Amino acid sequence: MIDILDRVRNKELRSRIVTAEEAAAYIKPNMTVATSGFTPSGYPKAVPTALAKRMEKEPFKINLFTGASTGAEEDGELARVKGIHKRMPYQTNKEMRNQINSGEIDYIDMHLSESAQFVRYGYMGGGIDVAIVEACAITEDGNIIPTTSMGNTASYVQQADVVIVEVNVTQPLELEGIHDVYVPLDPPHRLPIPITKPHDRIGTPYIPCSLDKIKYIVPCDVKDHTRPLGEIDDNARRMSANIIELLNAEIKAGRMPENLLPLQSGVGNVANAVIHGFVESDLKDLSVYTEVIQDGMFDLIDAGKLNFASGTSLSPSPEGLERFYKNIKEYRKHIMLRPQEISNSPEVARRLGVIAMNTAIECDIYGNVNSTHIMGSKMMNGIGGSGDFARNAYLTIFCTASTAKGGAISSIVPFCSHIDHTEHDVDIIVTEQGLADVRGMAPRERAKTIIEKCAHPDFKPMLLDYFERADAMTKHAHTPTLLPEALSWHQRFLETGTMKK
Ligand code: 0RQ
Repeated sequence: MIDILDRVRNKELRSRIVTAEEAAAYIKPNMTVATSGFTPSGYPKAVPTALAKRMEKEPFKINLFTGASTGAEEDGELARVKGIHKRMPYQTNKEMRNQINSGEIDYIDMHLSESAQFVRYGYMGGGIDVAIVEACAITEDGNIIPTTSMGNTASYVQQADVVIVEVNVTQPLELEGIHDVYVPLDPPHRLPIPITKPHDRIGTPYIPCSLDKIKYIVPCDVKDHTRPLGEIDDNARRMSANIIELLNAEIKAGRMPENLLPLQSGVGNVANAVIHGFVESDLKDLSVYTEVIQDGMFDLIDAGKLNFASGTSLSPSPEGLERFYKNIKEYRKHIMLRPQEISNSPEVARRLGVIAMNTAIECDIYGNVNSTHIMGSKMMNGIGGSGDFARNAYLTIFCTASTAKGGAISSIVPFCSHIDHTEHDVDIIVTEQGLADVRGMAPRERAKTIIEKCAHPDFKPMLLDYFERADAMTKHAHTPTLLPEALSWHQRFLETGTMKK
């Protein structure tokens, strides 16, 4: 067995070290299992893999709650054996997505900042039977040192009947001290979250846990299975340049300091490209208050442009993770991982004046944004933290390429087929075509600006024609909408394979 004795610092706990199979045997059908993990980082690997093997022989289902998505060994394996009944609050796994969209998994897609308190308030059924938590180490007192993500782990440990700790020897001990664990009291006892700067430390560097709650400890030597990043393409580069031009104009107009306000950026290639754009810009002394810390932020630290990044998870590419481990002593001076309830806190985002940059699937001419559903019905990933930030940021930016599926789909549409972020939340829409700054605009002005600046030339005349007819037929109503036509572009795509006429 892998040697974890020196990482289990409490000697009494050492007798609870078992194999992944033994620990997985504790999990019974219909249990609610809550795990660490946020993006494919810091999730348990050995126990979910052993559980999936068991489910292969004796099929049954559990409810699975996490911080956000997890990797192949958890979401991937449990979806493969159809072992999940209810899943929350976020996922990105292809097989799981298929089961969500075929009625096999009940998926609760919710604002990530709210998910821990939903569990604490008792909205999520009968509580948590087991928490499975990846750890670097367990302290003398039984407290848990998390690994590459914080997520909802502290609340899950607090709420669970029992805890299984996976001690992962591939996670460097230097991660100790990078976490800041703070679980707010629930109303009516909640106090203000005392963060006024991204680097403010308000909690403990470990997850408090009583010795008797830890049922089993399982050794693991499997690394985080993080996702590779694609090449930064021309579209992403143009969107990034558009955003940096806007931010420079904000500084010039005196609306932001020279080092901007704390940045938040979503996951994926566009988000990473945007952050990468900052490396090549003249901006410096930047700070980040976000949920996921991606490769681009390591570039910014290396370039001496980023002073501090607060997040809930490291979400680098496989190369980025190696790079982080190699220079961990330097990077940890600039990085802090907090519970997602704090990293994504609406209260803190509003106080700090975050600049929120997230990706849309589609935007409509009025500025509503769909981040989650394809053609109205099919779940892609989930809202994640985008709503936590979008509604509460100082400046809310959404990026999307102006077309999808080889040009057959316009990402600027008459009306979104699903709405995650309303026109009231959205300040700026960016495509490779340009940037629409719709702050201070009424809906009819917004429509003209978004069509003019963001739509692809193939779809611009169709959008203008729709808007002008809607405007005339509603006699210049506040938000002109032709109800029979509003979703006709999506219907046309489903019937003919293109939104073009
Ligand atoms: O589908 O892979 O089948 O080709 O959507 O699109 O362009 O690869 O973009 O990977 O950056 O994801 C919004 C989904 C963008 C993501 C979304 C199809 C397109 C492709 C993916 P294929 P791209 P990205 C931080 C904040 C919500 C959560 C969030 C996301 C696939 O960013 O999940 O922001 N965001 N969280 O072909 C039909 C359109 C389309 C379309 C794209 N208009 N119509 N299909 N696609 N536009 C993270 C966390 O909270 C953890």
